[in-house]
Amino acid sequence: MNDLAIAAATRVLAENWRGTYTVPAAGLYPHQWSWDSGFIAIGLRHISPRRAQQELDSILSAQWDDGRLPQIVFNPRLDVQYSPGPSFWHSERIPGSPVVPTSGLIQPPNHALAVLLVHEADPETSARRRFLERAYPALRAWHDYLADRRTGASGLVHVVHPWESGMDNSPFWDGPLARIGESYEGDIPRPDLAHADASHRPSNAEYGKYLYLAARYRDHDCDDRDDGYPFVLEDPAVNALFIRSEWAMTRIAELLGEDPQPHRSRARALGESLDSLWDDQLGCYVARDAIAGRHERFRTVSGLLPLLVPELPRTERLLETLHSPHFGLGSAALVPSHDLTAPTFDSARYWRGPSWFNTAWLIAEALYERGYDDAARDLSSQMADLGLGHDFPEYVDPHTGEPRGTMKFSWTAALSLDLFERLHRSGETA
Ligand code: 2M8
Repeated sequence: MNDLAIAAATRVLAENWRGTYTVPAAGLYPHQWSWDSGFIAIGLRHISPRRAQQELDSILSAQWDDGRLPQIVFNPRLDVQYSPGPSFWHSERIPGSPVVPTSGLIQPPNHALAVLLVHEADPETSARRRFLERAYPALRAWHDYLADRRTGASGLVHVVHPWESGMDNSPFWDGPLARIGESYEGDIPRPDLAHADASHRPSNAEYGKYLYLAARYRDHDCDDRDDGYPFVLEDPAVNALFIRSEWAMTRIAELLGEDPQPHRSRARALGESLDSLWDDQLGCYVARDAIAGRHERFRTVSGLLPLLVPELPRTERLLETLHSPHFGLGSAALVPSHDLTAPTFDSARYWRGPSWFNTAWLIAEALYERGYDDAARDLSSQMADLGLGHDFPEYVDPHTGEPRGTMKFSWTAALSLDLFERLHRSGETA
């Protein structure tokens, strides 16, 4: 085991810890983010299972009455340091919001998966703290919200904002955003540019659309009943994580003596619906604009993440695409967020090409599970090297491995740590 590597990752997670949760990065992202907490807890379980449980308890305790888990839980003292912050959302004015200020949007549902992994890391502490007993009803309400309020005729969950996908300016959203005539008319503060290079971040034009959609959703009390709302998209990764988390719920239910069958049925039904996002020509899944009724035909890492879905019929083709020049597994640094050969590829700009550690971790997880141990180990050691070698960057250039975005990024540290542990267990580290 490489003690220095572990100490470095542990230090980043300690510096970003705020007593009950971890911020993604001290300057750029100074609040609690929903799916970040899921990924962070997966790494924290190796340092302190108790802290990992607190991380998840903290995001679950910000649940809205309708079951949604919010994209961001704000620290109100840091309003101007992140935009849009608590004074944009004013969640206290929206019926059903929690006591703490939050965003009204959501993020991908990786929480049940994280809860299960955290529990399994230390079942005794988990049982003593009644961690699963507390988490299960909250997770059930969260999944019911997605199934009841966010599922359309296709049977798939939709997102109502690019931020909800976690892959904010993926090329998937270019067409749908261009089809929206309006843009935000107020000021567009960009505190993010004090912490990251403007050429790595979304443009002001994109922010105009982001804020327009967020303000419209907020002004309709985030009630998912705004008939003419212009952004309704089905994303492969969001649905893959939902399915994967429903499978995790079957196990959590069994551990608690509850009935796993409803979770299994929902996971299978969603798995069948996912096929409507398959693009045979591209060899991967794509997003669907539910309003325009059209597929957004790009190869992105989101379209590979259904590899996480048990019983998936398209595994071989997805693996071919992953190894092809489009994603270059083995020769590229980690897994690019967008097709290396596409005209829309940009090696530096946020979710339009750079490689991220959370998606690499998810792909490594899927490769291990499917028995591709060599490829999984290569990806894991790349993550460890690139994370540690560059002070845990938010993402890297897929051609050179150069760091991009902000540094000391929590999920990079947490997930690299998780893979160090796995490599260590299989005797692969120095
Ligand atoms: C990024 O998104 C936020 C908005 O949620 C932003 O750009 O300000 C994304 O990478 C997202 O996936 C991530 O959860 C968040 C915090 O790390 O940053």
